[in-house]
Amino acid sequence: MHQALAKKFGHLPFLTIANPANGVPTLKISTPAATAGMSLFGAQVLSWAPRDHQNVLWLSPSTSLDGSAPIRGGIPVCWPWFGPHPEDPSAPAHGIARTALWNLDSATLDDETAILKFSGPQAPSQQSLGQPGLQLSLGVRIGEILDLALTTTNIGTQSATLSQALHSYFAVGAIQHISIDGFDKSTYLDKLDDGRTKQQSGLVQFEEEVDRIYNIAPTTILRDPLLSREIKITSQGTSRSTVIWNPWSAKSQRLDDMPDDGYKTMVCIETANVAADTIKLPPGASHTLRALISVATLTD
Ligand code: TA6
Repeated sequence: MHQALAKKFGHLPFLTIANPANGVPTLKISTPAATAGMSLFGAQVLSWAPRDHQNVLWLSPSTSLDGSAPIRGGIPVCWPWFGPHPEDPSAPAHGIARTALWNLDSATLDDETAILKFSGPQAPSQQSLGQPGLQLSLGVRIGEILDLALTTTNIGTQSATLSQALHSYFAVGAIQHISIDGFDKSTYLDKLDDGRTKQQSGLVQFEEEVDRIYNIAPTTILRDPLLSREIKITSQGTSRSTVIWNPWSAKSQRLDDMPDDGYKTMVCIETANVAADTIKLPPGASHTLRALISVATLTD
């Protein structure tokens, strides 16, 4: 696969393709506006640092990158279901996209933004999991803004039910010092309290494990005083649910691919269509889930 990629994309100055011994190609993207790293395993963005900023995404130092397990960090694509499979307990958590090898179809530069297009796992793997005829593609724009567009097309003859998330891991200075704005007065399902519905009051802050599905996808602001930055996440109206997760210490210790203290410097804010926001996709229809991420220096 690497030879074919090198032949097709090797001439591009903004794209370097590495093929570590394990055969899972990784991409390094460098433009005047940003640098980023991706893996073709899951078409997963692993890092993104816009000009004048440190890497915005968190990647576990103990994750595997060899295709043997989902990559812990960056922006995993959860699709065509989020969390456990609705019927099949033996199916992989968060679907099949993040553990499939994707194809890089095109890579172009638009001024200072790199535009990469990927096609995802094909229909046969979905048929075995009750999702006949769903086709998947991902567009990634890497520049001052990181812009992901995950498009599902139902090329089958049956209506499909789709839940999905761009499961973004953000790097933070210290979890107890950050706050997430945008959810005041919204309701959320508390996955740590039997999915009970609760109401958010004010900013989302962290003193213990948090695993919540909010019923809105607002313009979300993650304020990080230690890194003197704020990260903005929007979905252009393609999402009406947001998952916020921090595993805290006990779960971090249980996760083999996460350092025991990993929870201290990360938070997941996931742009999603889950729970009440699950998508019904009739034959011939398409749906695109967008996540646009930008970062600014905190002035106050
Ligand atoms: O982000 C929410 C969540 O569903 C959590 O419950 C936790 O399981 C997390 O995803 C990570 O899932 P993973 O399968 O990557 O360990």
